[in-house]
Amino acid sequence: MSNEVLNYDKVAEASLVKAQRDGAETMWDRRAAQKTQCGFGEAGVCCRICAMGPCRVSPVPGKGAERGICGANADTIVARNFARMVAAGTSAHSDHARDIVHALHHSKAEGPFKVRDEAKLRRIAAEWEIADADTKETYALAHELALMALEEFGKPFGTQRFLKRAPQARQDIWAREDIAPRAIDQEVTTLMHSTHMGCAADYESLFRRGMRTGMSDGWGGSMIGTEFSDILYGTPTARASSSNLGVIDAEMVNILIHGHDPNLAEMVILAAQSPEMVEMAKAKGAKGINIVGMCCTGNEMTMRHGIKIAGNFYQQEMCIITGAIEAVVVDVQCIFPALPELAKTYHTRFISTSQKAKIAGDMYIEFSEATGLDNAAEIVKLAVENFPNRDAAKVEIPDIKQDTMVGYSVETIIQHLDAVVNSQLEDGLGTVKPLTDVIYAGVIRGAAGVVGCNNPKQQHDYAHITVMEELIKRDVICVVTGCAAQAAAKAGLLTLEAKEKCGRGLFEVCERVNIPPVLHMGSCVDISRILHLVNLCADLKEIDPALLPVVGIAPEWMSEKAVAIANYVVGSGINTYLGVIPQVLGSPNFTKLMTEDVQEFIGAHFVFEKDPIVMVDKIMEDLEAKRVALGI
Ligand code: SF4
Ligand code: MSK
Repeated sequence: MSNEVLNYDKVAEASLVKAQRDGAETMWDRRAAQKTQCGFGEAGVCCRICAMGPCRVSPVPGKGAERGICGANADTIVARNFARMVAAGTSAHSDHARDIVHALHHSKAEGPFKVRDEAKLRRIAAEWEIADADTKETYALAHELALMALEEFGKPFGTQRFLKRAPQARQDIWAREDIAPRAIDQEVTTLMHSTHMGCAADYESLFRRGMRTGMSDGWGGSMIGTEFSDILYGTPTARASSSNLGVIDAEMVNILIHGHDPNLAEMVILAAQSPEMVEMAKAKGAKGINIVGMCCTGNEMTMRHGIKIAGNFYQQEMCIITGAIEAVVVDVQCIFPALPELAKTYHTRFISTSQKAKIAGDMYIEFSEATGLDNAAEIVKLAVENFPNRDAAKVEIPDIKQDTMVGYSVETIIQHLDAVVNSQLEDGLGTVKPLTDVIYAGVIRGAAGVVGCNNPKQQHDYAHITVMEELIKRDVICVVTGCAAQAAAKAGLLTLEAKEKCGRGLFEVCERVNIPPVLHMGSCVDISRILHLVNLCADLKEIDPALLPVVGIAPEWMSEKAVAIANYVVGSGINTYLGVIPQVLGSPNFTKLMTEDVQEFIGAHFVFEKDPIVMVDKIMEDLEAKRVALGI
């Protein structure tokens, strides 16, 4: 167990001391057991794409084997490995989106899947040029739109419909560089084909195909995931919540929902609200049922219902170690396979629910759109019945939680901006004009999207919080999603009071608009909300988003989805700062392509910087240079 890694978060430290006492293994034990990680893998120069391999080429030119058995060199191997990460990440976000669209296709007036934001349904139907979008019967329209969305995954011709949300200047670059994404499944499949043994061996071509695939995530799968979740479950609005392990309640039946897809979470919330379930919980000696969230399911639930956030990625084991969780219910992505075994140390039941993420070790209750509410009821009942099995001697919930504000969708941000417009009787009502005005006036110097995971290569949450605190101090407004958002919640940065940590300009803006300086915009797929916001600003100014003083940052990323995200953010013209170095350094050519050359044809690039303070210095230089170029 490394104190160096843990000293930022006393909650974590206490949990891990308890884990040792209980004989429970955690990620930190397994990280230590890995000892030094493989240098070839770290440099991206290990290839096991065919059975002649695995082949390892030297990450240092001139030393050791320079080619694999087939002749692939470091450039090809690094580019193929990187591209496959993009394909996997894109498939994950997009397959999640497909499930949401299927749920919309199952929707009906009597529920449980039903249209909760009819205005958005009609708006997107009109955007996608469905005839009579404003008058058609709600569910006829919902089903028609769902079918159209499903075609975005496999249509034989054309590019993603949402690309038209970008200003023309950016669309022209995508067309010129051939990175406008076609059907999502086609992009993923084609990239897997290109990276098959004996296919693409040109690293720049692989990079470009990877970027197009990533673009099918951001402007396809993720954007569909976000917008269609809003239609089904409601567009998030600003609301209060609470975060960190202290939200687990010793007197309640605690159900932890972990993963990404709101379909499962929404049904569990519905099932747990039923009076029979609550009565059953009371009959078992509990005060009620407490649902808490983790990772992006946590974000989805908190921004639509105010459900409390138990923690982010690195805390998934700590929740179980409290000894007070009756059931961990998971859907897809970011779930440690270690959880069922860990749960056995306590009374906790671990329930996986998706064919796509079946995890052996405890229970499997398959969730489907056809039987969603019944599946959820079975899960909640199981958790309630497990309450009497709790071992009081093993319960220890860290007494730390933090109030937080969540739910700043684009629509909610615009509503807040409208309040300022009204008071000044200016034009720009219902738009992002007040935001662009304060950026152009220099009251705030720019904006940063801070996203992504935790990674033991970084001191957990430290990089997230350092980057955000330093940026707001320097008058840069932050919008956050994923586990970065939950780090911000725990650190108190998602509160109105956090304006005290800001520079003078951002302080004024927060006070007048009545917002925190760090805005919770949702889950990982909701980075599409950030994209949309940036593109609305660029559109208003009639410029390419690459010219705006805006950056993307993933200080502690770990997942393949983050690689897909970074690709579409750069592809969208936004410089992207990575605090964990991707496994590409074994190819100096590929590294240069990512960090320098791509700028010439896309207008944005990647920056690798492990030190969060140095990263912020670089970001400020970047933002100020953009301001100078704009003449603002
Ligand atoms: Fe080795 Fe080439 Fe096969 Fe990769 S594709 S494992 S480099 S022979
Ligand atoms: S949950 S992808 S650990 S942000 Fe979206 Fe957190 Fe990263 Fe998973």
